[in-house]
Amino acid sequence: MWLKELYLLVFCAFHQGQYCDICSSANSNKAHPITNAIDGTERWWQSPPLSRGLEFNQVNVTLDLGQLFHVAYVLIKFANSPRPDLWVLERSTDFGLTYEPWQYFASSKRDCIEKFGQHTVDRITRDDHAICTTEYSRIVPLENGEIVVSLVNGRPGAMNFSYSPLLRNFTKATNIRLRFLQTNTLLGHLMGKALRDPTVTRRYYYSIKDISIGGRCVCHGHADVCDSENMLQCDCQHNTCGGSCDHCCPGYNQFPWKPATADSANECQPCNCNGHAYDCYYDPEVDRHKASRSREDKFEGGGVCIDCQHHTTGINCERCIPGYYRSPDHPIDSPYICYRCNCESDFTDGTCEDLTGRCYCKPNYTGEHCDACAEGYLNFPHCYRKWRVTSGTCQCSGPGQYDGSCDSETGQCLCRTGFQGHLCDQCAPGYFNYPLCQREFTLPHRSPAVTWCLSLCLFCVSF
Ligand SMILES: *[C@@H]1O[C@H](CO)[C@@H](O)[C@H](O)[C@H]1NC(C)=O
Ligand SMILES: *[C@@H]1O[C@H](CO)[C@@H](O)[C@H](O)[C@H]1NC(C)=O
Ligand SMILES: *[C@@H]1O[C@H](CO)[C@@H](O)[C@H](O)[C@H]1NC(C)=O
Ligand SMILES: *[C@@H]1O[C@H](CO)[C@@H](O)[C@H](O)[C@H]1NC(C)=O
Ligand SMILES: [Ca+2]
Repeated sequence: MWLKELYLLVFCAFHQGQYCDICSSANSNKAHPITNAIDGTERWWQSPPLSRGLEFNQVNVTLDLGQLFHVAYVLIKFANSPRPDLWVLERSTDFGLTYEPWQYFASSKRDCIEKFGQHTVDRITRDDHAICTTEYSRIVPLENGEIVVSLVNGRPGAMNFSYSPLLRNFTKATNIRLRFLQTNTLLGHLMGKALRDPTVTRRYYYSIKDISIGGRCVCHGHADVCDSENMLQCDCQHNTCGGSCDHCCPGYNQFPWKPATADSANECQPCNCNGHAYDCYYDPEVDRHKASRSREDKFEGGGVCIDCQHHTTGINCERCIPGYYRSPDHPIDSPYICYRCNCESDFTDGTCEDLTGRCYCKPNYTGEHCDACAEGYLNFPHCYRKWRVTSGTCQCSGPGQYDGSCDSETGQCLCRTGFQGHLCDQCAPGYFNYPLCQREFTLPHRSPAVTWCLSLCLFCVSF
């Protein structure tokens, strides 16, 4: 096992004939990790040689720029192997989700057309034309070759970058990928033979000493400088945040984010959360209904405060939450603006009036302390609804009621003898068998059977 791996890790430098070496991560001089390609030193990265398998023709090297840049050029210095024969420089503008070709590289025009299409060899007429270059795929120099890709020079918009939307777009990148497809093989036509002789294919690999990228930050007009101390981040102004100043900072979303223009800085405006929230979001619906109050005290914009503190709520954290009331003694932006309601009784709904703290009663109650029945309710603490008695609206219609009339206070129907209840819908004591409510006869020597018989007969009689 160990021997096999040792064999696999052997590579031979291209121009030095049989000079070979062994990669080893244990020895920093013999380790060639990808980080060497961007460390600014002479140390280099190298890929596994083709002696480990032809699949190592295809190697992707991806660079994460961390934010959006306008890339002007990419300079790649190769190390102890020739520059690649066939490869594609690609870019992503969506943080590595998708890539598209930026420039193609092949050793001949024919290869360009065959591998990448006729259009790649046409003259540049558009700022976003991905071309194919042949000058960088030559086998010499065998070592320390360089590739300079300019993404601006030679394009129609190059002289007027700021006014060329297409070129500005074409140079944007968040990630760059070198998609190597084929190593340069001096003995390419002998590959069949070479495969049987691993000492030859040990010479075929990619090696990069360093990659430099020139460009400038994309800050959407919201920063004048990229802060080189801080990984070239935009030094965002105008209350904007993000790697490219591409959104409004927390708490500044009263209006939607916009890029700055020549005419206007399009500064992000603070929300008005009365000092009770840190962040807000923009809601176009709120804007349309003019429901958000700006810092200037106008109903402009659609800022909605997030996570109102100090027992406040509302679009502008301008109200107290239920169970709290607005203190008469504090300004609206005080953390003590909302006091707890003191409404513990069963007859209140737990909320109370702003400024006074007076409890709001449940629907059936009233009074300073909710200790009386509300208008239209009777019998504290029950407070049942009074019968609504206006002329002709007594609810008396059953067989027990007398003439449809009722008590104007209570709604109690006037009952016939033998009936009782609010609607005269029960038998009175001593009467039975609603809705007939016959009198119970008490016989001198009453037995259950007789009583039963009597009631049965009476039932028949009155039918
Ligand atoms: C390199 O990237 C391309 C495009 O995503 C992919 O098809 C290919 O498999 C990758 N090659 C390697 C060796 O990962
Ligand atoms: C750049 O283009 C703008 C708008 O088309 C034009 O006004 C300006 O004169 C151009 N500048 C140069 C240097 O060509
Ligand atoms: C800008 O580039 C992106 C990504 O390549 C593309 O999807 C978009 O359509 C381009 N927009 C313009 C205006 O060219
Ligand atoms: C309020 O009055 C309604 C209607 O009379 C009654 O059903 C309800 O029980 C009363 N509520 C309370 C809390 O007493
Ligand atoms: Ca290096």
